[in-house]
Amino acid sequence: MNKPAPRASDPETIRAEILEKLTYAIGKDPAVAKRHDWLNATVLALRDRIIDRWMESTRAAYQAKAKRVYYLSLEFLIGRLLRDALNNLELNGAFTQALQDLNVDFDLVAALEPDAALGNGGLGRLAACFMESMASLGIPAYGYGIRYNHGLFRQKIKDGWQVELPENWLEHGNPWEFGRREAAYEIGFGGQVVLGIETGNRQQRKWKPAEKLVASACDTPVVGWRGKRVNTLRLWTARAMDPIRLDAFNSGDYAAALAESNKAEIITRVLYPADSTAAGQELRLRQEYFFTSASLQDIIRRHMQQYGEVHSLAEKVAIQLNDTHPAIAVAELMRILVDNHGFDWDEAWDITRGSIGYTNHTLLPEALESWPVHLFEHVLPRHMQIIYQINARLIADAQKRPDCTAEFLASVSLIDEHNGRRVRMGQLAYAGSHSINGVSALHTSLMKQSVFRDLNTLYPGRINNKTNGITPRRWLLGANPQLAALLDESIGQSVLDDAERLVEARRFATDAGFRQRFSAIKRHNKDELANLIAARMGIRVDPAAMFDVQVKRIHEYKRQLMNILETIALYNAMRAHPDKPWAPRVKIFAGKAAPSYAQAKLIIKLINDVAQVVNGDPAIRGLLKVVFIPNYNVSLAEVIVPAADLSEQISTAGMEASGTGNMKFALNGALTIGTLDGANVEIMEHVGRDNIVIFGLTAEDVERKRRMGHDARATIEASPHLRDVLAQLASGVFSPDDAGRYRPIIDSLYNSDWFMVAADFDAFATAQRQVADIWRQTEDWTHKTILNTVSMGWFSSDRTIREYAREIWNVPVA
Ligand code: F58
Repeated sequence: MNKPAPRASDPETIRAEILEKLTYAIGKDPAVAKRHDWLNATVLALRDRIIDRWMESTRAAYQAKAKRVYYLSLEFLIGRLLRDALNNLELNGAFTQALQDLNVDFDLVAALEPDAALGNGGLGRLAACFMESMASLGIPAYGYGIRYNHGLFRQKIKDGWQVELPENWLEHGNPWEFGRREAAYEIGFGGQVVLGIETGNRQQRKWKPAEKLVASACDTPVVGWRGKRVNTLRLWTARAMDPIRLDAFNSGDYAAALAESNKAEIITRVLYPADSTAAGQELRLRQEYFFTSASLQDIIRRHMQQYGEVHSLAEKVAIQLNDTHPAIAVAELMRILVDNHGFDWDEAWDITRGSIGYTNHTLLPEALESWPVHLFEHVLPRHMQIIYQINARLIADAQKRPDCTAEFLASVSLIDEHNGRRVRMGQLAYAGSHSINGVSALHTSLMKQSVFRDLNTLYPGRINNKTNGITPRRWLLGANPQLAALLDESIGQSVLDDAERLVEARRFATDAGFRQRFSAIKRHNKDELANLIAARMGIRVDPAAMFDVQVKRIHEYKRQLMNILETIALYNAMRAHPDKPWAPRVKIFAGKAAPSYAQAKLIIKLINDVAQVVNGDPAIRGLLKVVFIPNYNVSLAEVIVPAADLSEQISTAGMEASGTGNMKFALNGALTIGTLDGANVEIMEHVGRDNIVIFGLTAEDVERKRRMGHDARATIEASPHLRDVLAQLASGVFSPDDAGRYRPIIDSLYNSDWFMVAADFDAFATAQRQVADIWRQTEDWTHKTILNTVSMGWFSSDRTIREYAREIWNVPVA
């Protein structure tokens, strides 16, 4: 087939292309076009250039009979795509110029693109970074997920409280996507299993679902660095088999006429907003099965089309499960192979295990998914049978062990018999995968000691570590173009080609000229963030002050509470000793709380109450400011991250699987204050112990303290600063309108302190003083932050994906 001639990339050509799209695809005269029209015309013009490469990529993979990677994830937190795609195609300058020639401001137009928030937090953002890295490394890959009509809620702050509003990213249409009505699959629910023909000693079983609906595909191209490859993100939408029941409509029963349609469409209507608790509702189980089944049918259809058989599936296909949300894939693939393709169990099992790998992202017990057996049976009766069969074999394997005990059996079983009978999705994913990976070295080792200790004994050698990474295209070039340019210049080539070469810039850490430019870039980014804060919140912050930042989902284990309590202690100290040489600070918080998580919402309110008091107190002469920036999302992160001086990564040790925000900040030249948790441990190893401020209990300490009993009350009594802060909270200093407001927080600290806020408080406060000391040594600070930036190349998601490719998927990388 002839390749299309490469298009010219000069501003004149691009201007003509944008005008053509505006006129013929949007139907608008430039004279009356609104900004949204320009945005859509720009995206469409760019999209054409992407399509050429997209088709080329797909064709090449087909011709090479390449193994394909399928990344199944209930969440893809992609954010805006325009700037990212332009950067990756190196067309940013030409498009900006073309629009300028049309009297259109690129920045204003780009800011209109909705921030696609089809994810909650780290897990969803990781999936997006991985998609970009897979394309950049030339790996033929598909992301599979759900095209939610409404992504993560928008957060407003009203009187200091979080209020949730619906998110509507598709309001103005979505110029990036291609609806593929032809790529549609039937998805069944409920019903019964019937016995079919008997062949040999096998009785065939057939699932007769009670309900059926249709999954139809929407594709978004994912452009790799320098346009090397374009992969597909395929998101599924649910619709009814029959859009309307005409008989009901004709007899005037309009509700019944549309009932089926509504029931189907509800499945892909909204993203569940819980970040670290398993949702547990039937609709969630339906979402999980819906997208997993559609994806597997699509994978098998593509494989059959190319190879005409399914026996070779595991050779040509690697399916990665992003957490347990798609873990039903294990049973669904078995069902398809055994029931639909007539495979015998053992071969089907080899194919299933040979194709599937599973990534675990959490050890929090409340986040480990399990479903009541009766619900499972009701929604997926055939899958329940298959899970019982898998379990029977697994239990038989366990019983062969001489050291097998009842506890061992209970721990490896796919069925939890302790609290009602429940199907454990983690155990199912483990049993059905050839690889089970954690997301940081510490997390992986804890996983081996905790959730999967006994499964690791039964089926050893499957657990491996893949420390997370972030794409430097978005988190360095996109978010901090000036720093990217400085680094490119220093190492004499693009950092984006091979982030690990960043270390070569190490020698510049002592170079006066480099330091000066590095600092000037940070200052520029801080000015931008200060402007955003002023514009959105009406608060003036001093860009010369230390920007001390904690932005992430609000959760007790992430300990925003410890941070704000320490802020109060600092405020008290500043008031008591106004003449000490304080390092001026702006404490910046942002993040969403799950709507049902009362304690997290109370922490948001506390931050805002403290902000009210501190920001309005003339006695501290502006030395301290507290801001909670509403509606944290990917686009906001792109402004905050490059402007941070201090990155707060202070989770209770053992509870944050990896963290990826920690990587973004360090790469952009922030110093980290953190616990030895998740990937902080490896960040410390890379940047050096002297260039990070580590404090607090280790994961082992936390575990021991919990086991031995931690006397929180005694700990608080022994910490005068914390005691005073809690007394202030209790007496309503920060909540004069409701003195009892913070009772739940005070009680949880005195009575349990599960998250070790009290236990770590003094160590944290001391570490903060150490940070202030370094800050006052400006040259030392700059030196350390440069060493952070240049040491972070290893945390590129390109490195992570290379490891997945080599050690799990067995696919080559470019
Ligand atoms: C996060 N998990 C981990 N879960 O907390 C974080 O340490 C890690 O860096 C990141 O994954 C990537 O590995 C996370 O974001 C969720 O948001 C789930 C959403 C669905 C319900 C359960 C939690």
